[in-house]
Amino acid sequence: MPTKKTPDSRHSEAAGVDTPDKANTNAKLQSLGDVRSDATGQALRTNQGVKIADNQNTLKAGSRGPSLLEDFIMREKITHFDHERIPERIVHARGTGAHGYFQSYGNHSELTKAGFLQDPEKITPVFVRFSTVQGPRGSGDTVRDVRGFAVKFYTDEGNFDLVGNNMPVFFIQDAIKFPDFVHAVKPEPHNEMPTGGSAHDTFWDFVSLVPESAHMVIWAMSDRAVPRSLRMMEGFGVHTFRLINAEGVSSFVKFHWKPSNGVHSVLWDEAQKMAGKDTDFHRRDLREAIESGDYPEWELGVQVVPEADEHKFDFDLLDPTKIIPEELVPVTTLGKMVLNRNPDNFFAEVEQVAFCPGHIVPGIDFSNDPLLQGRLFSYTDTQLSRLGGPNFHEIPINRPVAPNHNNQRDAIHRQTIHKGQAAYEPNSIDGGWPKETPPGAQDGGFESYHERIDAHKVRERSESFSDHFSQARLFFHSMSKTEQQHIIKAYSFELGKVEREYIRERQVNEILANIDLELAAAVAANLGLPAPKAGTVKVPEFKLKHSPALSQMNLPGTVGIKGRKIALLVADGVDGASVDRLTKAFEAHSARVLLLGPSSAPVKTADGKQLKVDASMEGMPSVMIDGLWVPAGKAAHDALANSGLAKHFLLEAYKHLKPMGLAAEGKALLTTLGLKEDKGLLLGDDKKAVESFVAVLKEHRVWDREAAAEAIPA
Ligand code: HDE
Repeated sequence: MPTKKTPDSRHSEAAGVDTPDKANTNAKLQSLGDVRSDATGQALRTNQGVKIADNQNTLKAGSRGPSLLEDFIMREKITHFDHERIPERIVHARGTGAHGYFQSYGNHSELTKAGFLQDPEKITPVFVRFSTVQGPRGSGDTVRDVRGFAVKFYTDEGNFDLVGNNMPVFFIQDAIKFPDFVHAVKPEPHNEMPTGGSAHDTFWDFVSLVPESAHMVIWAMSDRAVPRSLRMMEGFGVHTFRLINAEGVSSFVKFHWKPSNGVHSVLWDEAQKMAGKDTDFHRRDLREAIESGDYPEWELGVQVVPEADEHKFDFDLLDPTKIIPEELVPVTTLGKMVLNRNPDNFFAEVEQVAFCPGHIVPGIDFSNDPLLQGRLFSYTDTQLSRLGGPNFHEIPINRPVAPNHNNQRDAIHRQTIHKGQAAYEPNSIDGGWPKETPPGAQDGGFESYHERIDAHKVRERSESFSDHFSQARLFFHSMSKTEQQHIIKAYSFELGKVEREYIRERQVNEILANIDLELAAAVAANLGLPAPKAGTVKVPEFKLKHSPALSQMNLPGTVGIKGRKIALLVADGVDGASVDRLTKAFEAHSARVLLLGPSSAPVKTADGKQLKVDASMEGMPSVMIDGLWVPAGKAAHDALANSGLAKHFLLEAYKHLKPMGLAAEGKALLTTLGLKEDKGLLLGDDKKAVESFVAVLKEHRVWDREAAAEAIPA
């Protein structure tokens, strides 16, 4: 607790008093826990503190008579209930979050004076909220969509919010177009459909008329839009920001989050099924990982462009529809973020957290990206109606660990009780406190970068923002063949859902043909449209033809198969020793092994022992696991061969290119299923087979199997 001070004895924050140390940083991590620990051993009371004797019956005139208005206990309870909901976010309504910390790898003072990036000993608490964009609060986690990746750093110098996405560009270049874009992508106004997806007329109408969206749309049609896990996504700050060091030297930067779990996705068929089989797949995956100690980790990196190099690229750094290819400017890692604590209460934390790109600290500043500039206004504005007024910074999850003394007062839901008479500045009654802190090299007051602006007031888009296709082309050309096929299929699926043929044609002829003619032709063929012969605009030749950093096939991560779910399919007659061997072998790689049976009841091993299962194959269908193995035991294999549920499980896992292994006697089961061994479909449960399985799982899926899997029914 801060020591109590009289007004006169208070010192300026700049003088170092009130500066939070590690102890109160840790207190932030605990603070929400304190707020909730009132349930055990406590009497049930009203909000006014009155003990409640009967929580089962309303006060009535006779046991069969009408209810009485004077029942303040029932009225308080129902009134509170009637107002339990707050408006969901206009976009990014569906989300989940976690607490954790950020730690710098070293002293990055050459880049920034932001304290949390200077001291490798410093633990900065963070809260992260991941989200989809289109769907409402109750929509599916695995829909094709962009994912929000918003991080609140509770730094000693104030909160820094890095409110990014899992894709490095955006659909539009200017904030004034955001309501148009959102109205187009959201469920259509006349029928409130579709929930959670962009496969509908208004979205494609808009993007086919707005070529600046081409780059982001191809990302949204790629595998990045169907992540396997929130733990397996990159994050991007999208806009160019500035970092400023103690000497006042500014560098342009793009922020990146690199996951140690690698970047991995599910297949489209899988994503759709998951949305039904487990609507909560991503939030469950994150929660379970943290609960089981598999703390997800990301490295925070920056691409740094010195001020002098601002104009040296083929594109404008201020254009949010452009990346800086990593081959041109590599990512320098600054530190790591670890998520290690689940929220205690979803509403209090995940729902009430309020991010704003305008929450920055000394050493960080904005660029003039016109999309970022608009966001600086929008986020606080939206909290006013969502969280009910301007005091949302007092909600526990939003409170900074840094002190926040000022003369702002009152307004709805004010929590702080301000003492004293002087709520203005200058004042002499209160010794002039709280006082400004002059800007300084370190610990100074916030100072905006002294950028020289000499311009006319205009409503214009810079000419340097006019190329909309070269980076979309770079993206497509940087994909593996497999990824390209997925992109073609995604456009074909989505446009196939568009009812108006002229919208389909416009997207193919005026957008896709300018990205790549083969892409346009393939999509056109799937839609039964003629293939375009040429694009409609002259696309500038981009010097860089391939950017390997864009293909997630090149982003396997650093932790192997840690935390991956491997199912062992068991039935009566399974060889217990084989189950033990496999479990130990996979657990040695820190994978999670799950025993799945024909039902939730235990199975009997070949030597008569009871074996508990984690779930039934119906309760945990194949779309929820990363790989599977059928342990030894002839009778168990026969039972699986006679079970429609098991056969479907195996065929579906095969179709979704999952690594699979079967004990030697599994040959018969494979014949029944009409499947052949391949690089990731292995027979035998010896060490060699297990190691091959692990090697394939590290690559996520058996990509070579895709053609063979086409023949398997979905
Ligand atoms: Fe947002 N955005 N956005 N956005 N955005 C919101 O803020 C907005 C943009 C992003 O988990 C809203 O608190 C405008 C880009 C995330 O709570 C709203 C523009 C990027 C989240 C809003 C953009 C984002 C939001 C809705 C164009 C990636 C979820 C509720 C100028 C860099 C944050 C809220 C969370 C949420 C406005 C564009 C990411 C309405 C006006 C670009 C991750 O204020």
